[in-house]
Amino acid sequence: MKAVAAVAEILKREGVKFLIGYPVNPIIEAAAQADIRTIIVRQERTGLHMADAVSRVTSGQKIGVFTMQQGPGSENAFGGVAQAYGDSVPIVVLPGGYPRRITNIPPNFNSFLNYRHVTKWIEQVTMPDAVPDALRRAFTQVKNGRPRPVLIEFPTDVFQEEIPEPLVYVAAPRMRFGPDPRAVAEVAAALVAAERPVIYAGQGVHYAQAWSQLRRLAELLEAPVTTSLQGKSAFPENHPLSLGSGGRSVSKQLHEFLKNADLIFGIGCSFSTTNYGVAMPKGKPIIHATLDPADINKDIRAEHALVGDAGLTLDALLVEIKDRLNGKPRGRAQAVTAEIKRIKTEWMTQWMPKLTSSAKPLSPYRVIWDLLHTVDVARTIVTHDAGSPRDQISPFWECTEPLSYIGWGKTTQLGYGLGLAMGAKLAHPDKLCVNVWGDAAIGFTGMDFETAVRERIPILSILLNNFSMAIELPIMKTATEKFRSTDISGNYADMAKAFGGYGERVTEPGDIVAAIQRGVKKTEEGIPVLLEFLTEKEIEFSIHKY
Ligand SMILES: Cc1ncc(C[n+]2csc(CCOP(=O)(O)OP(=O)(O)O)c2C)c(N)n1
Ligand SMILES: [Mg+2]
Repeated sequence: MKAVAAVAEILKREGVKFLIGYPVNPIIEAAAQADIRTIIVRQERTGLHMADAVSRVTSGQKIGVFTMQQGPGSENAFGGVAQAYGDSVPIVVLPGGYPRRITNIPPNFNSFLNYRHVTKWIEQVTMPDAVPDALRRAFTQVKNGRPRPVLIEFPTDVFQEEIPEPLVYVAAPRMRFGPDPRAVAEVAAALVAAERPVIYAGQGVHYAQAWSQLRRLAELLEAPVTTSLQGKSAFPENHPLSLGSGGRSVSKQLHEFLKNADLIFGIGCSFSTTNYGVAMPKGKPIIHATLDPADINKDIRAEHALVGDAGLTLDALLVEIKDRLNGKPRGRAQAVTAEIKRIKTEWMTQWMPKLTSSAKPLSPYRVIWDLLHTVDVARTIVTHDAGSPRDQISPFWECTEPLSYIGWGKTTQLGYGLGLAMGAKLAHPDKLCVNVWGDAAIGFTGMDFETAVRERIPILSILLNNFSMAIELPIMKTATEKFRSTDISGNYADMAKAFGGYGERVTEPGDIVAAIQRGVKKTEEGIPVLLEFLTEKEIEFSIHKY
C-alpha cells in the first residue's frame, strides 16, 4: 500500500467524513478514492477556518482536517493555524513538504520548523512506515488535553513509497482526567462561603459538554453566570441567572456583578489577558478550574485551582456542594435574579433606541436586533467577525442552546467568520449558519463565498457595509482626513450574485426583516446568501471600565 493511501485510510478510521484542502497534495486524491468527501477552497486560510468550526461546533467529537501543498500552500495557511492556536481549537493540519533531499535546505519553507509555535504537536514524516505512528500520535494529542492544532508534514516523495500491509491502526482514544478531591473540597467550601460569587465559564465547558452540570451548579449556588466569548452559549442567556457573555463590549449587569463579586469561579477558561475578553476586577479572589495546568497563575493569581475536565470538575463540585447545603439552594435566587433584572432593564432601556433605530444609513444594531428576532435562534449558529460587528453583536445576541454561537478573539483575524459559518454548516446541515461581518473583513476572505456556492454550503452571510474601517476612525484621524486611509468600497451583493449565490443590498430600515426572511428561505433551498446592509459608521459600544 502506498503511504498516501495509508493516510487516507487512517483518516477514514478516525471517522473523518470530509477533507478540506487546497491542491496540490496527493492526500486529496487518495481521500476521494477512499470515499471521503473532498472540499476545495479558494485559499488555505478559509479552509482552516472551516476545519476549525467543525471541531468547535461538535465539541471536538469530530476533528476538522485540512491539507495543503508544500511551499506556498503551507506558507499561506499560517494565519488559519495561528488563529486556531490562539483560540485553542483542535484541528489536524497535513501539509506536504519539499522532497526529503531538500526539505531542510533554505529557502524551502519547512512546516516542521515554522509551525512549531502554533501547534501542540508537530512532526515531519521521513520514512513511509512511520505514517501510522505519526498519525496515531497526532490524533491522540488532538483528541486529548488542551485542544490545539497538530500538524504532520509529509515530504512529497514519502507519499508514493510502499508501506507493509495489513495496515494496523485503530482510532485514537479519548481520555478524561479530573481534579484532586482535596482541592475540590476546598473549592466547594469557598464557593459555599461566598456571599456574591460569580461563575465565569469558558470554552472548556463546551468541549466537555458540561452544560447541564454548569446550570445545576449555578442554580444550586444561586450564583450569576457569565462566559468568555469562546464560552458564549455554555449557559442559556435567557436564564434569570445569566449576565450575558464577556467580550470587549458587555452588558451593564455583567460589569456591575463582577465589580461587586466577592469570589470569581472560572471553569474551563484560561483567564488570559486579552482585549476581547472581560478583564477581572483587581483584588478579587479567584478560583481557576481548567484542563491545562499551564494556565494556572499565568495572567491572574488563583486562590484555589482545579485541574481537569470541566465536566468531571463540575460533577465533583456538585457532590461536595450539595453535601454542604443539605441538597438544596439557600433561598438567595430571588434577590439575585431581581438585581440582574433591574440592571438589565436599565441597560436595555439605554440601548433600545439604537437597537430599534430607523436611521439611514442603517444602524448595525438595528440589523442585529432584527436578525435576532427573525431567525429561529435555537436552531441557528451565529458567529461575528473582527472589528465593530463583534462588539455590536456579542452583548445583544441572546443564546439559548449550547454551541449556537461561535465566539472568538484571543487573536482576531478579519475574515475568520465566513469559514466558521461554512464549517458549522458542514457539521450541522440542519441549522441556519450565519456570519456577521464588516466590509473590511470581507476583503480578506470574500472570494471564498464562491466556495460556499460551488461546494453547496448554504450559509447566511450578513454584511454590515459602512464603506469604512469605522473602528479605526478615532486612531487614524489625520490619515483619514489627508489620504482617506480608512475608506473602502465595494458592492458585495453584486459580488455574491456574480458567484452564483443570492445577494441583496438593503438600505431601508423597514426592509430588513423581509430581506432576512427571503435570505433564510434561500438557504433552505440550498443557496448561500449574502445580505449587504448599508450601515452608518457606528462606533459606540457597550464598553464598561472599572
Ligand atoms: C488580519 C487583520 N488585520 C488587521 C486587523 C485590525 N482590524 C480590526 S477591525 C479592523 C477594521 C474593521 O472594519 P470593518 O470590518 O469594516 O468593521 P467596521 O468597524 O467598519 O464596522 C481592522 C483593520 C485585524 N483584526 N485582522
Ligand atoms: Mg466597515
